[in-house]
Formats: sequence, structure tokens, C-alpha cells
Amino acid sequence: ASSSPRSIIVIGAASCAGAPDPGCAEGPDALRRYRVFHATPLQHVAWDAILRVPREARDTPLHAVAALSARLAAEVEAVLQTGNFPLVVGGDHSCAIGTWSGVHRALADRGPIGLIWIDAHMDSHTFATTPSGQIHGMPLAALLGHGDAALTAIDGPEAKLRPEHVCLIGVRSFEAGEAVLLQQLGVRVFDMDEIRRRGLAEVFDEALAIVRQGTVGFGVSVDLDALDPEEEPGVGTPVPGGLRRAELAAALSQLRGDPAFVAMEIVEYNPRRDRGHATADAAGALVDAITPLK
Ligand code: HAR
Ligand code: MN
Ligand code: MN
Ligand code: MN
Repeated sequence: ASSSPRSIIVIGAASCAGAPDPGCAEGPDALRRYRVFHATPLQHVAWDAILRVPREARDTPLHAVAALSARLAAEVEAVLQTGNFPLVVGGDHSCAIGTWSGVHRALADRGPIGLIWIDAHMDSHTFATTPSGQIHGMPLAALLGHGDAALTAIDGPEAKLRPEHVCLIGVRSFEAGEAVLLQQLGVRVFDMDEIRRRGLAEVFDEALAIVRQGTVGFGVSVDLDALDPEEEPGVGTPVPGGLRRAELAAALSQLRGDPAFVAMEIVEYNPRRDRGHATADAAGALVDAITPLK
């Protein structure tokens, strides 16, 4: 089995329950329609489910995010159990709670997992510190074990990630409360200033060393707003001064064929703000960069 490449199984999380802007809920359907994950014949890509928030849960975001996360975790775990590679497509970034809880559950008896969080934001608020109340500003804190129990205990009370196995890349918009939490935990943050000073290639090597050290596998969560909105405008929360699509694709291409790379997530695609399907094509290019898998 180890000689045949893993297939990429795409799971959509068509939810904007964690964000102010309804456009992100349309992301998975748009990306499936545009066929952006089928660019190379070498890519073995199949769409699985697109999960949706039931109408009656739409007025209670915390309940909606928790319920969707539980279903998503089960889907992700099932894909890993078949020996394949889950690609979760958001939706707003609150789906990360489900994605990485599922990866954690699948690998927990072997050991801890690592995660590279690529984002303009830190997503490390709790209800005590959030300026907006939006849950897509909280998923990384929840995965580290901080925040409302509805978000931290999707799959048992233990933290899904340890701070020393996590790092952030691309940060340029945050508030004090979340920065203090990450600093207290000792999570490494590679902000855009550092990336411009050192280059993404060097920073990415350091990030990879962090997520590999002492883990049994690692994943990458890509919030498309890490990219520069001049080039890729189709995101929920654009912030100037981001990464170029080509430099991120080049960095991710190092993961191609790495058996420790176990799952990926691409979130916050908003087709309503896209220029044609430029930003959708960026999502396709990032997946192209990591294939073929081993
Ligand atoms: N930090 C802000 C808040 O919590 C905005 C963060 C949410 N936006 C995102 N996350 N797209 O990556 O309200
Ligand atoms: Mn194929
Ligand atoms: Mn995010
Ligand atoms: Mn973001």
C-alpha cells in the first residue's frame, strides 16, 4: 500500500457560521464547479461530501460551528483511515476545529501532530478577548485548548495541538489578546515583516522543522487571505501586504511526496469578491504544488 500514491479526498465545509460575511459558505460549491483541483492528470482528486449547516442552526453560530466540526472531524478521520489524504475546503476558518480534531483522533495513539497555520490573522482569540465575536477568529486557540468548551472539547477535553508543534506564517493583522495568548504558550509566529526580511523559503524551512520535531505527522491550514489581495481578492477578510501565490506554491512544493504530510485545508474563499476565478485558481495552484503525494 505504501508504494501507491495517496488520493486527495476533498471535503467541503460550506459554512459561514463563524464569519460576518455569507460569501464564504459558497466557496466549496464554486471551487468544485470550477474544477480547480483537477489541473494535472497526476492529481488523484475526488470530491467527497460538502457539509452544510442546517437551516435551524444558522441563528446559533456556536452551536452551528460545534456541530459542523464534529461531523467534519469524523469525515477527516475516515479519509485518513482509508490511507488517503484529506483536503478540507472552507467555508470560514472555524472549520479548522473539525479538520484538525479529526486528524488528531486518527493519529492520537501514535503521537502528537504538527500544524503550519498560514494566515494574515492569528485566529487565536477566545470569547474573553475577541473584538468581533466571530468564531473564525478563534479556531487556533480552540485547537490549543483555549476557549469555550463547545469548541475545545469537540472530541474529548484534551488539546488537539501542543504549542511547540505549531507555527504561523503570514501574519499582519491581529489584536493584543490573541498575541498575548500565543506568546504565553510559546507558539512561533512568522509575521510578514520577518518573511520579507528573510524570504519565505528560509522561514518555511524553519516552520517545517518545528512541525516535524517530535510529531508523527503534520498538516497545513491555508487561509487564502494570507495571499496578497491585489493578486487574490476573493477572500472574506482581505489585508494588504500578503504572500505572492507563486512564492507560497514554491514553498508548499517541498511537501510533495512527504509521507509525514497528512492533511491540508484551504479556507475563506469568497467567490463573491473574486475577480473572475483568480483566487479559485490560486487554490488550485497550491494543491497542484503538493501533488503527486506519496
Ligand atoms: N482578529 C479579527 C477578529 O477576531 C479578525 C479575524 C478573523 N478573520 C479571518 N481569520 N479571516 O483568519 O475579529
Ligand atoms: Mn486524477
Ligand atoms: Mn483564518
Ligand atoms: Mn485570515
